[in-house]
Amino acid sequence: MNVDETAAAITDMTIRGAGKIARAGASALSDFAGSYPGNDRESFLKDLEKAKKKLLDSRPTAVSLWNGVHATIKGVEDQKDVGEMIALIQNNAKVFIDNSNNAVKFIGEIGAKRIKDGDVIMTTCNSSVALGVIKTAFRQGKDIKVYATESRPWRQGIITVNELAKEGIDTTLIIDAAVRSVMKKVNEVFVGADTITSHGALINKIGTSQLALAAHEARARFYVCSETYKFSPLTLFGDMVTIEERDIGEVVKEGEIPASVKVFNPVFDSTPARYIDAIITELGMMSPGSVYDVMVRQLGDKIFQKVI
Ligand code: RI2
Repeated sequence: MNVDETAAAITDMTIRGAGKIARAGASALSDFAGSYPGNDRESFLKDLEKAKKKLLDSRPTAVSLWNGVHATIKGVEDQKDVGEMIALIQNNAKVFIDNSNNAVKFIGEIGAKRIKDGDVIMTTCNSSVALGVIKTAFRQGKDIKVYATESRPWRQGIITVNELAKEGIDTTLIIDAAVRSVMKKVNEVFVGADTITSHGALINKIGTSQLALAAHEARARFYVCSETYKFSPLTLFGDMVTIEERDIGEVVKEGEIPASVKVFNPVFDSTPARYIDAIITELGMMSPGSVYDVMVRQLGDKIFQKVI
């Protein structure tokens, strides 16, 4: 898919899920580079900037897309000609996509160790990383039950229960309002991440924070399954995460309610670090309090030089 098609598919959620949109962004830039017709260095950089902006504007919340795009173009300005830039972008994209897929697998193996035979699990929305953990535990022969929330308004929970049922896992779909009432049966909650801030807060599908609160109250463990490219370097510098608001048509049909009634349709919410037992990453399990250190180690101290 080219950049325009990819950006449109991310916006209309044909491509969705924080990891998938990051890989799609990397792949679209690789396509952009591979099909670039000219060989003027400055024009290439200008067009690349436009392509980057188009992708970043397609959905605002998941920093995975921002990190995927930046990892793909990293070092491009140091190349001396268009041929070298193209080769670099294509290689960067491949490395990012391979690392991303490997991270999902590895997180599955780490997280599965937190699931015991007989456990009851809850998940929300449709996170490929959280489901990777659950499926890995099941494939290891653990007898588990999963409650999956519907996740209105897009109902990604339907995708989740189909995936789990196909695997043969004992799966129950619940409406979002049933979370607290069902939580008393649950041992662990596994959710994905769209963004994790430098102070360890989780930005994930709307409703995630109520799972965390209910889990805290019921003493169920709350685990976040996240590749480290969902850690947001922007939040290190005080930027707030933009919470996407989508069309009200996703919530109500036209004419269903009076025109004077406003509809608010935020897509994500923020779960404070204190409700998170651990973040399961490709670098191992960590506390939300470790996110800052991991980010700075990955980015290098130099990122602060312009500030200090
Ligand atoms: P993986 C999804 O967002 C959900 O919030 C999910 O938890 C998150 O992306 C992570 O997905 P949406 O695109 O990367 O459905 O774990 O709005 O697949």
